[in-house]
Amino acid sequence: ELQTIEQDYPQLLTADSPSQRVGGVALDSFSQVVHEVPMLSLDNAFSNEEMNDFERRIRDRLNLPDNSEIDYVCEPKLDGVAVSLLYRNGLLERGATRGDGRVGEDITANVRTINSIPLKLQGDNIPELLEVRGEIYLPRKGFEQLNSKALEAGEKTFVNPRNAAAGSLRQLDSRITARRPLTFTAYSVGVVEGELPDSQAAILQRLSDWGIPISPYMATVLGVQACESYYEQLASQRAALPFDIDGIVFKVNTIAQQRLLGFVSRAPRWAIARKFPAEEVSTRLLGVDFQVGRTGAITPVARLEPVFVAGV
Ligand code: 5U1
Repeated sequence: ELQTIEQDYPQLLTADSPSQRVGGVALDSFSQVVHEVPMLSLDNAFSNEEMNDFERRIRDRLNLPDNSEIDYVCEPKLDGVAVSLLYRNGLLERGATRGDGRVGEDITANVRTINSIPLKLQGDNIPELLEVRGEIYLPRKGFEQLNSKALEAGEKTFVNPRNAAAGSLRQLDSRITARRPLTFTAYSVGVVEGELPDSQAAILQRLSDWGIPISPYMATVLGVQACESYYEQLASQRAALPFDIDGIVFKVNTIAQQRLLGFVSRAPRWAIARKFPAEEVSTRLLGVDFQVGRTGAITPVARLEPVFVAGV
């Protein structure tokens, strides 16, 4: 109905009209996008000791005395697909995958179908150019609905929400993506031409004020001990969360300190992902095959009863 009205009265058609989310014709392929500011990955920590080492490195680099506390932002690490959303004068211009961090794929048509991604930002002092970075993912409920529909239709089901999200974004026909209950949460910014606050938490709050979803679980804490408490608390809630997470991300909150800390290869020194321990299950050893290599080396290979673990 809206499309008919907009056809009859083209002057009423706006860039953020819901009709502009609906997929049109399928693409032949995705074009490449070069990330002007590379999309980084995160170093991992698997223990409290590694978290203490992370803080020690920060303290040393910033020359901070032992009795000073570092301000951190904590957020769940969503198990989805990292993307970049480019807004020009408040209008969504381009959506791209992370790719290898330097070059990704243009998935604008697919991104436009995701209802939680605003086509137009609301509010004041929106930067002329604003690149929002975050994760597109399938909440657990959406994943279950998608799979039960696939079962009913006699189609193949997805093995886990992450694969389903990645597969949905890889569709050349955005009408298929539009039927997938994907959602988005922002966690940082890339290219910015305009003013932003001087802390990570305040930047995220500003994004939220403009209508961009951020994590409701985001918290700011003082010191690495408080990071560990946040980790323990979220780990205990993990199974009950409405989405899959594979850890907690901790970031130095003060942007000036982030700048001083900089990066090593592809990862910032001011952030770390505290990963949950690997999930373990038991299964049955069905037998052992002895494979003989070209040199005569013998490799015993266990044949295990298939078992579902960590989403695979
Ligand atoms: N929650 C969250 N996930 N995540 C992933 N924050 C976050 N930050 C990231 C990444 C790769 O990178 C920034 C530290 C740049």
